[in-house]
Amino acid sequence: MPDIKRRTLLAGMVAMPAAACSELAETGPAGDLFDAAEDWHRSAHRTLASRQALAPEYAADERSPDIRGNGTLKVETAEYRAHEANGFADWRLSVGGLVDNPLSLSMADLRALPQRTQITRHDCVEGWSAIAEWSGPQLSALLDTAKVREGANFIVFRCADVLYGRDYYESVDMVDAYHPQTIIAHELNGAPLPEKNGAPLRMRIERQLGYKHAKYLTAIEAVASFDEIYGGKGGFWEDIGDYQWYAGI
Ligand SMILES: Nc1nc2c(c(=O)[nH]1)N[C@H]1C(S)=C(S)[C@@H](COP(=O)(O)O)O[C@H]1N2
Ligand SMILES: [Mo]
Repeated sequence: MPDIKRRTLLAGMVAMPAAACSELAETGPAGDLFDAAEDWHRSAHRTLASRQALAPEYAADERSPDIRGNGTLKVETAEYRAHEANGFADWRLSVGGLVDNPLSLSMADLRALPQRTQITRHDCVEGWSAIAEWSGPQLSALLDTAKVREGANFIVFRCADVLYGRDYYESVDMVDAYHPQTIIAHELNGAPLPEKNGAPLRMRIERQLGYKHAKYLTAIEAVASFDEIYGGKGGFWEDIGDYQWYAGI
């Protein structure tokens, strides 16, 4: 993990060498300031720890009979149809942006990585939920191999579909990107993803609402900010103005 914890904790905090702190702490008013910084540090740490907590996982018999699809259910491009006809054997996932070692991974490459299988509940902001089993490599493994650079603050997910005339895309911060339950799923309930659920690859980001879980995944990009990306708000729904960027659950 490239020093995320440090970056997150220090964001917005004026760095002060520890020695200077303890010297200052001996004098009256600065002691209060030191205590305040300690409190801030502790509460920031609590917040980070709660964001890193696992989402609940369920037993096999708690799975929903059907996982409905939402948003795009069928990708209407000739390119996607050709991939589908070919069993997605030539689908590739690129990992780029602010990385030292850009990757282009085949489905076989992704299947060869250590896999995580998790039975989790999907919560759509529109008011429905479904429990299903998802499998795939952790995003953290890809990011570690790609070597994310120090200046990267977010991970952007690009997709193959167009919804309401716009390319679907989404993004998360580094806490969710490196969360152990953030995986690139290629299987749903033990079978390759159906098209309505994002074939051949989709994100599972279990501490976030459904719209963050980008389907039909083509590219992962480390970025410093969203300024240059579509509407600049970090996601399809965010650009439209419907939903908030942070969708933590
Ligand atoms: N590429 C893409 N990803 C997407 C969407 C979409 O339309 N296109 N819809 C989102 C929404 S709102 C939800 S609730 C989930 C739905 O996942 P499902 O279709 O597998 O149920 O995917 C999310 N990811
Ligand atoms: Mo959704």
